Order: sequence, then structure tokens, then C-alpha cells
Amino acid sequence: MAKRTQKVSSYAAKDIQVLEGLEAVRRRPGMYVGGTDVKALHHLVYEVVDNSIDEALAGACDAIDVTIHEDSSVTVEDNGRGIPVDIHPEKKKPALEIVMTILHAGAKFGGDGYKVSGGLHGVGVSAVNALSEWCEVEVKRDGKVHVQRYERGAPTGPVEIKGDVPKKETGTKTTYMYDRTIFNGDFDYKFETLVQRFREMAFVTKGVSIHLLDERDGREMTFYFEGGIVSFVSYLNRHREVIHPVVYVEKEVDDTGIEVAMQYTDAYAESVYSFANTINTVDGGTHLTGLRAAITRTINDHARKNNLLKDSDPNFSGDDTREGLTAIVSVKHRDPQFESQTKVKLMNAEVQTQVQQVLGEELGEFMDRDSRAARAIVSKCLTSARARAAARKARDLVIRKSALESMTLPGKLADCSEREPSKCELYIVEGDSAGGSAKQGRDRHFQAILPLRGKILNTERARLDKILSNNEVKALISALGTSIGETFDIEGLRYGRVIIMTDADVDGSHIRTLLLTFFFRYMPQLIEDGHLYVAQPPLYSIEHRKKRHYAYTERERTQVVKELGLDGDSAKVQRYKGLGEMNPGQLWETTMDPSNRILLQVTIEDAAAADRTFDMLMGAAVPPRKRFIQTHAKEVRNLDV
Ligand code: 0RA
Repeated sequence: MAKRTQKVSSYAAKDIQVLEGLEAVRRRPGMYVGGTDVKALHHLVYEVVDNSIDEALAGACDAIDVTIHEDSSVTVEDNGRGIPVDIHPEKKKPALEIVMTILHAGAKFGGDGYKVSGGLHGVGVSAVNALSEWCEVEVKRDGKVHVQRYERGAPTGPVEIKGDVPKKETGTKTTYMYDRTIFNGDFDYKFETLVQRFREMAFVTKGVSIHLLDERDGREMTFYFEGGIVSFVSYLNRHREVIHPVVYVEKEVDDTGIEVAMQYTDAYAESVYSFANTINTVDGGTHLTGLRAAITRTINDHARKNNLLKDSDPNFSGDDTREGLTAIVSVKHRDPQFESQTKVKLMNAEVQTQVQQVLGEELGEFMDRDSRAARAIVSKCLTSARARAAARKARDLVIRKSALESMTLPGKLADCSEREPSKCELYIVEGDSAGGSAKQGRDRHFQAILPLRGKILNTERARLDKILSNNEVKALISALGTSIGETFDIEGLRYGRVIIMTDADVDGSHIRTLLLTFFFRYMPQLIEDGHLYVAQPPLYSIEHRKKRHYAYTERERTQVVKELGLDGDSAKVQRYKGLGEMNPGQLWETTMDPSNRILLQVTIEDAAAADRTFDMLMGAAVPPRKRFIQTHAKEVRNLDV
């Protein structure tokens, strides 16, 4: 039998206050969870899980189970101490009810014992409760199972005792169904989104295991990283050649918990992630600034002290020490200040000095202790510094040259006659033969063609200086008219659409990846402003009764063959391996004619993905490179960016 532990007095002033508080959340969800869209919906889960993570951080919990049920209700269960259920002396209510129904209750409780969630949202689980059609919390504590149910934030009854458990069995289980009258868009929880967040949470919360089960399709995943952020760094570097062991430090300074793990690789890319109270602060902040300052200063100090830098060498810049760096900085702060609700950037000024001090000390000692590692790091920075100097020179040269030759466009460019940039298109075409077809097939009125020789950038390591000293790339930069890098100026752009047109084979996709990487690194605004496209040539031609049909995907080919009433054998199907196999008329009709072609607009995310792929293809250790090409060759061939 359930036992009543408390009477409900529905008209008490305190209850009305409570309901007003929750009503405010329902009226203005944007203020509390950032809106009513799919992102905000995921915030609900994070808010609940944050509370369990807090228990883990307090050393009181090591397992968190998250289940998305078939009806999209969600259960989060942990084996922490359980939300207290004793009666609060002033409010005369069980702590559980207060935590669930009063905004920021956790923080307002005062005292360490009642600190609930230091998470980013920090609004507490009461906000989730307010935005739920219903919610049920089950607390195992003191040998009993206590439960309370709420609808749209209001308790439907008192905290009841449902049964007994062994005294040492404790924990909190929250199940809620988000309110569809508030989150009323056509969306639902996304497994991948949750996976991403829980992976990060598990990485920065040593020793906790997070299990996610999606009952809608049976997918499940568990995250547990014994080594915490050291594992995180090793994971990020799993395809890279590392040049020394991971440097790790964990320390508390003035109540701020600081944890840093870092390791250099021989790669070009930088992978640095920062976290504040387990939240991935994607816009960085003071902890990240502290990390960078510590690294640059310590490496310079060490290099000078040990004569690894000549007196005539300048100090390393932040950019020099950034190349090839993989690092995680994770801070736990009692009162984290963020720039705004959505932009995640840590603002607490003192954290910069704290991180800088803690990491500076540790890295300095590490370099003194392990001179081999220290030399490898310094020589890595030297290489970066030299490459950057060479790149600057190459770039200046390109810029000066293109300024000098601003009238003389590259000889290979077949320009269009139209002069109004917004009406003009530039096709970047791989290979001379395809370039020839494109030149003949185009509408010369508004379409320009720049052929690039295949394998343009087939350098083992695609460093800036090598890319920029490449003649083909120089031609591309002068044709576009914008310059690159810091001197990039969109005003100079000579074509409203820049279209990459490469073969539908592995080489073609490689060149496309290279070009996307180039644009991503040196002309990101071109992408952000929506000027960059990828052409989609057909994969197949199907000839039937003297008429030619085209298919752009495998599925389309099957469909066309079927629609024409052909069977697989009698149909005359030709697989295009290269653009050069099409005559100019066919190329126009299928790939260049604005009324018929398909262009994929490149987003900055696509280009960023290409950048990562590129690192994997070019900069990585050999085994994964092979594996990548083999396992992805098919998709690559199908021209997905
Ligand atoms: C307040 C105090 C204590 C634990 C918790 C809240 C707590 C909250 C949540 C939310 C989800 N899971 C949770 N687990 C614990 C400490 C109580 C004590 O000292 O025993």
C-alpha cells in the first residue's frame, strides 16, 4: 500500500507561487531551455542527465542509463545518492518536490549537500518538469522507493512510498514526456545527437558509464572512458602519428577544478576542445585562452633555455604552436558565466590565469623531464614556423603577381563575355580533355571554364606553401579575383557561382576533396556566402530507341531501366567514368545547362568534413588511410561531398 507522507494543501500561497514560477517557464521556454525547437528538446535530456553527472562528479554515481521510449518519453536513471526526500524545514515540503517544482531550487538550497546541477543550463530539472506533459520521479533512498508524479509541472499528489529496497541501493530515476503543445514541430529525439553529447560527457567525467538505449529502433550504445580526457586525446589521435606521450594534469585552484590533456601529432590540423562543467564550449573562452597562452609561453621558454631556438630566431607565435596540437581542457566551476544562452563561451576571467598556471607548470616539468619529447615538440613548432613563413612568401607572391597581372587572366581560363559577376559562373574542371568538352559545350555568354590538370595537388603533405606555389592554384586564385587568407576580399569575386566539376571516380573525388579543403582553409567566406557548388554529372546513360536517358544515381538507373520497360540485359547502359567520355553537347545537357543540371551548394559543414577527410587521406599514418579509401571508395564514387 502506498503511504501518504504529506497532505496537499492546494490553495496555500507557496503553491501558487510555485505554479507561477513554472507557468513562466511554459510561457517563455526560450528563456530557460533556448526555445521550442529540436535543439531545445534535446536540452531537456541534457538537463536531466547533467544532474546525474553532478552526482558522478561528487563521486557518488558511476552509472547513468538513458532510455528513449517508443512514445518518445525519456527515462534517465542513475545510481547516485538519490534526491533527498526529507521535509524542508521552511517550505514544509519534501526536498524532492522542491527540486522538481521550484526554479533554480538546487542553487537556492544553499550548502553543498543540495547543490543540484552546475550544468550550463543550470535551470534545474524543474524546468524540464514544467515543459513536460507528465513526469515521474522515483528515488531510492534510505531503503525505500519514493515516487512523485507531476503534470505540466504540478504534483498530482504527494511523494509516496512505493516499496522497500536494500538500504545501500540508492539512485534517482526520472521519466518525462515532453509537452507536445510546447514542442510542437515535426521533430523528435535524434540518436546521433544524443550519442555525441553523451560521448563528450563520458570523456570528461572519468569513471562514469553512460548507457543510451533507443527503444524506437533498438539501437544502443555505452560510453565509458576509464582514462577520461587522456582517452579522449588518444581517441582523437587514433589515426594520427603522435610524437610524444600524452601530457596530463589535474588540479584544483581556488575552487576551480582544472584538467588538461594534450599531445602533438605530426599532422597539420589542430584539434582542441574545451569544456566547462562537462559542456562543450564550442566558442571557447577563458579556459581555452589560458591553455593556448600556457603552451606558447612554455614551449618558447623551454626552447630558449635549452638553446633549441637560435638567438636570431623569433619566438614561436600562437599559430606555430597550434599546428598538430590535440588537446582537451576541462574545467569545473561553481559559478560558470557564459557569454549568452546559445553561444557557448566561458567568460570567468580568473579561469584564464588558473589554467595557464596549472598547465604551464606541468608542461614545463614534462619538457624538462622528457628531453626527447621536448625536442620533438620544438622541432615540430620550428617546422610550422618555417612553413608559415614560406606560405606567407608564396601568398604574397601570388597576390603581388595577381595584382600585376590583374588584366592578364590565366592563359588556361576560357572566360565568359558577361561582366556582371552575379551573372557569371566559373567551372573548375579536372583534366584537359574534359576541359575541352566543357569549353565547347558551355554557354560562353556567362560560363567560364578553368581546366585544372589532374592530380594538381598530389603532394604527400599538403602544406600551405606547396598548395599555393602550385601553378594551377595560382591560376585559380587570379581567376577568382578575391585573393586569399587575410587579404581575401569578396568584392573582387568575378563569378557569382564557382562550380567544381570533377570525374565521378576516385581521383575525381580526391581532387574535389582537395579543392573543398583549399576553399575551406583560404576562402571560407566564399562558401559561407553561398558561392561554391559541386556539379553533378550523370553516372549512367541509358540508350533506348535512339533516345538517351541519364541517371545520376544507382537507384535512378534501376528506375529508368524499369520505366522504359527494359530488362537489365537488353538495356544499353553506359557507365560514365569520366567527364571526357561525354561529348560537349551531352555535357551541356546533363551538367551545365541551368534548366536541367543539378548543382549541390557546398555548406561550410561539407567543406569542414572534406578538410577532415583530407587530413585522413593525406596526413595520417598509413594503415587508416588505406582502410578509408577502401571502405569509402564506393560512396566517394557516388559524388557525395
Ligand atoms: C541534492 C542533494 C544530494 C543529491 C542530489 C540532490 C541528487 C540530485 C539528482 C538528480 C538526478 N540524480 C540525482 N542524484 C542526486 C545529496 C544527498 C546526500 O547527501 O545524500
